[in-house]
Amino acid sequence: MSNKYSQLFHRHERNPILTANDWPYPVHSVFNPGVTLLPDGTTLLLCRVEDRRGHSHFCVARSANGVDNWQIDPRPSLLADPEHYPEELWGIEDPRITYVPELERYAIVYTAFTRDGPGVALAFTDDFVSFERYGFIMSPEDKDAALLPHRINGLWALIHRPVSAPRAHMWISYSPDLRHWGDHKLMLVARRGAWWDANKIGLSPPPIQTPEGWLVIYHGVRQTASGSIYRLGLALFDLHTPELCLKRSNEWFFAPEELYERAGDVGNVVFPCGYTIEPGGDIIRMYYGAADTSIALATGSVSRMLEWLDRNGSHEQLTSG
Ligand code: BMA
Repeated sequence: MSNKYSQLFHRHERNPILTANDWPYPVHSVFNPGVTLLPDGTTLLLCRVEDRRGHSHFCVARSANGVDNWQIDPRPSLLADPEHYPEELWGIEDPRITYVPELERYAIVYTAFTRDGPGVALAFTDDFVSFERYGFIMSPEDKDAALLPHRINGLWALIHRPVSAPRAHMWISYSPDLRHWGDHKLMLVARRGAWWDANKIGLSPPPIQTPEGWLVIYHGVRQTASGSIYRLGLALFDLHTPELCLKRSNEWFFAPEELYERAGDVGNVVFPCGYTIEPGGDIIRMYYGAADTSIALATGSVSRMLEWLDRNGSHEQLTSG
């Protein structure tokens, strides 16, 4: 049931906007899409599609209005290729898309699922038809990663989430060439104790660049007696030193409420991997996986997110919790 206090984002009345039944070929579920707005205004979703082996691939869906009349590729757009990329043995998951003006290409950072667990892989594309893979850029166990759209002090920057069991925090790493990564910095820690974001957090979609800083939607995973609950919070990071956290929300702003978020293959999960914002605009459309089963849409405003963070945020950083 929806909570009358969740007002920052409004769910679309047609949610879930895409399900396995919309697919032109047999699939089990569709969720966690990477998103970009093409220059002609088309919304492109790079959907994570799970087949009936339990392995995932990516399939492109395009829509002129971002809501309906989706043109879905008639077959998988990017399949795991374990013969050439052994890290993709058990599929590819959760793409995050960043347009990189310097390269005039789209970077796709995704989870590649190998025998030793999930790691972070990178590919580039111009057209979402052909893809150039760079392979693994972060070894297992690591996921929830996205590339920043431009260099910071001459270096490329990647946000990611390695696991240091039993806790998992957000890190940022730097690279001169997109292949060799180092200068690893802790960016945001999971709180401890009874917080909604205790023990395990991760980046959700790529950061939103605002004049006030990088606005980050992150997920917090609450462990309960009946499983995990994935909810979303906000944090703001310095534009020139993105590992520097300026503000962090104490409360979540979006959480599973509707039936399609509460029930599914993995219930109680809202998991956005992308959004669209019109150039120079304020309206943000967040596309998210609902219960690892379908794709839903919720709309908000970047300026209202920043105001909300001012009211609900604190300056606690790495020492929180
Ligand atoms: C995370 C990721 C997501 C998934 C979520 C809930 O760890 O693997 O792909 O949506 O768990 O199952």
